[in-house]
Amino acid sequence: MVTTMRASLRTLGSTFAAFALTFAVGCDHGDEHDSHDSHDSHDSHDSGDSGDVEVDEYSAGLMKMSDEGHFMVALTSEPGPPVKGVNTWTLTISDHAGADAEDAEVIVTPYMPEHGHGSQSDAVVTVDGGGQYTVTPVDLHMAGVWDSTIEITHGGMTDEVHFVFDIEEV
Ligand SMILES: [Cu+2]
Repeated sequence: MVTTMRASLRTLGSTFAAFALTFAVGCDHGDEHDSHDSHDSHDSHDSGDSGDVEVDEYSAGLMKMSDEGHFMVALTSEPGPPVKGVNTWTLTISDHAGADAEDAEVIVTPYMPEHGHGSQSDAVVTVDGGGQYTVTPVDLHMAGVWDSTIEITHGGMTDEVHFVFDIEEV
């Protein structure tokens, strides 16, 4: 019973991820005609060697479900997409019923799986209210794939979600 439920929640999570990805791709196409600026020179990123980690396509408010389906997390980065160096992330967290996750304990841990190291700075999480949290510095100090674990404890549940971004060389 529990196993079945978790399996279906995982499927739901994948659907959300697919939706977010589709949405991001859709946005890119929409901007195609008026965004042929300096960013184009960075588009040829070699994400083929990122191992078995699935890289997320960034868009503001990118939404993912936590691994066990307890929380939904929307992430916006400033600057966005996240850059090499210091970023500030805004997270909006809701529980499985869609209610704001107020006063959750949130721990953000960026990690480079290809290199086996974390960030050189501790990410400090501030509670903004309304289920919103500000995280800074998110210090992605090298180019390459960063897998950031966001561990959330709220309402007696602990669950985590991963946001994986391929950070480009400046
Ligand atoms: Cu590294």
